[in-house]
Amino acid sequence: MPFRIVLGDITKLSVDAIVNAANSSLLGGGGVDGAIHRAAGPRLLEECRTLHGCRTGEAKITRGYDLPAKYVIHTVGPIWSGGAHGEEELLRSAYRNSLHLALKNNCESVAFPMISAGVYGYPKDQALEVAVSTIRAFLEKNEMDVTLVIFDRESFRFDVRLYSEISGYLRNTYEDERAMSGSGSLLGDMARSVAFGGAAGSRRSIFSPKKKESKACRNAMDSAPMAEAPMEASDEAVAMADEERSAPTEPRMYCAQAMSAPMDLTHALENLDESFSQALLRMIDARGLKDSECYKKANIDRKLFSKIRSDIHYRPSKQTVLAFAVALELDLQETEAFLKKAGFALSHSNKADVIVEYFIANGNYDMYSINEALFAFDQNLLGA
Ligand code: AR6
Repeated sequence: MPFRIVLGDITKLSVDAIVNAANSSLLGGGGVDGAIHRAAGPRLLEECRTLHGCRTGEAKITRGYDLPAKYVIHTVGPIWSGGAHGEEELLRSAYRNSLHLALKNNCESVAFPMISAGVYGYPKDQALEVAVSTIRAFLEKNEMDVTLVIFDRESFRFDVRLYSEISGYLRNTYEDERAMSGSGSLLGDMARSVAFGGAAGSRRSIFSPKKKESKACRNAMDSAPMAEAPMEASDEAVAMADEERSAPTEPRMYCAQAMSAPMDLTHALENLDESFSQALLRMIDARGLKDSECYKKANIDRKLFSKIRSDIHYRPSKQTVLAFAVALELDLQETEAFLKKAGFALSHSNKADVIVEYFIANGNYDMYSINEALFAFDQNLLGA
């Protein structure tokens, strides 16, 4: 994934380079600097001595020694002194120079701590904004996997207004549905899916009242219309939920009509709908987008996009489908249809789905904001 935010200890990451929030002596210190020196071993300090320091906003590179990372890029962020002393531009420079140094050293993956957001006192919300926007501008022109490592939740200050709006939306959808089902189990998921009929407001059931669908039925479902279903889960559906509880599956589509009426299997197989990959490429063309514009906006790695492009039967993850739905700026109904192509559905019993739904419903297709929100609510991010 080109950009991700993770919670953890940067010294544990197996990336090409980790960035150290150092001081201008480059001779070690506390915070992340101390942790990196401890994990890399004494040879790091020996090499740092040969560098003769580093100015604020600049960056220098050393080997990683005992770290899983191949290199350490040492940069010096500004000390916060109120904000009127060029702190923002110096912080941007620290990120930019580190990224360019990584590129120069053929690094494909780099991880950053929140530079200056500790001992140097840069306000955490502003430090996050500078980090994300500077990395984003770099990724618009360059290919690289960049990870922002948040050491403790306290350091991550997500937009307070947006946080409370999303919390309200979650209360009205996700939590209400949990309360209705009583448990959040798959049985609950099923009852909710039937009752709510999906996020786009359709009242059609996605469940068959009979047995699990066969593979052929799954293949055929796109071309066969869905049957209207009762608003409550049947006993058989409940039994099916029990049967499926052990399988870690995404919500599946069931084709009630195909199950109950005889159908010509050969005909159905010969008349499959367009695949996810075909639909994606068609929509990119229809919007006049370049492939690179689309996969970058979707926070999808170029190699993954090439795979999808060259394999019309490619089976994406749900996160990948949602990432492209956001990049293509699909509305909720279009998103549902697009997910269905890959065998998925938006579910009100899934927190991440409700958060993505919130953004789409509000016409906010900014992948970076969506991923910050997903991170704030402890959910997997969108993208590869
Ligand atoms: N992994 C990831 N992030 C970390 C880790 C870790 N292991 N440890 C701390 N952080 P700071 P600064 C986070 O103080 O503000 C040093 O003494 C931490 O939560 O390390 O740029 C240097 O020698 C915070 O969000 O760096 C300098 O003198 C972020 O890393 C001075 O501190 C940065 O906190 C630099 O201050």
